[in-house]
Amino acid sequence: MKVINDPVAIQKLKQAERLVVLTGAGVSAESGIPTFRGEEGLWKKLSPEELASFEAFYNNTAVVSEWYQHRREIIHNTEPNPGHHALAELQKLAPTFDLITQNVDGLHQRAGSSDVVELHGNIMENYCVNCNLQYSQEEFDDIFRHNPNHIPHCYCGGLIRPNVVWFGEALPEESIEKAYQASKQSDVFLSVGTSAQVSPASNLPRVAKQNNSYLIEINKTVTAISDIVDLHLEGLSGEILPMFLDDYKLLRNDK
Ligand code: BJW
Ligand code: ZN
Repeated sequence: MKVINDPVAIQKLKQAERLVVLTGAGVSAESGIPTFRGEEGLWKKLSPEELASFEAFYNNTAVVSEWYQHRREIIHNTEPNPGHHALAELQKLAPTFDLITQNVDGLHQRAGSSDVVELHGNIMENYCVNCNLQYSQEEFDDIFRHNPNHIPHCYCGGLIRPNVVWFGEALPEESIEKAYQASKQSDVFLSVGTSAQVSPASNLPRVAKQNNSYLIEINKTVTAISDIVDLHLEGLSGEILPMFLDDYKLLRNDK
């Protein structure tokens, strides 16, 4: 079954030199990782700021650290889904391809994607807020397991936090800079499985559009950017992305 039927979309994809994809929690939903917002979202009971801020971590270190350990366990026991795999294959076919993700789960890399731009960090990495010492997941697990209070401390006495970006914190400079540049230069920009509510990531499709990129959205529902996209493909990314890949292969061979 074809998903790219629109004649303009076909033309744009045939000609596109630079394809940029922005992903959000929705791409990992079919792997069994809960999204943040919405019906099955992680934040139904607690507001985002109650968990995903430095203030929350500082005031409720045990609760927040346990929440991250719980999510790591879920991620550890999941696999990339057909959507992740389709994007990894798309990277090999497109003349220039950039994958920008808001996800911290590392599933794109596990599916074979390379040079992934991680805007919000990686949940498997940890570091000391005092001396910046990095801890691998194994080292962190060890500290966490041997600490009955679930308050992870570094050798220097500082708290150990996940290497993720919380509300009010700056995104890694190199990542956001690369993401803006790629979005500006994109010919086709694909926004997949994100509610597009969190800035600055949510600015990227807008920046792409302002620079005449053709905007495609894949989501199971409408989002904050649906009114500006050129093509909205409604459904599950684990189903639509493999079909998108098949269509892309055909239309690139048929220039
Ligand atoms: C499917 C599907 C399927 C489901 N197939 N689709 C007012 C007050 C205070 C702050 C602000 C404010 N206004 C703006 C701000 C800034 C703030 C912000 O944007 N807040 C908004 C919420 C209002 N942003 C920040 O604070 C950022 N930093 C910043 O601006 O810094 C400025 C600064 C500059 C210089 C110095 C200092 C500071 C930082 C944002 C960090 C976001 N962090 C989180 C947590 C990461 C760690 C963790 O994982 O715990 O990142 S929040 C959370 O949201 C996470 C996600 O990456 C991010 C985006 O969520 P995403 O991916 O879109 O998920 P959902 O759940 O929202 O949507 C899922 C979508 O998938 C839905 O649309 C579904 O329909 C769909 N879906 N299943 C296809 N199978
Ligand atoms: Zn330290």
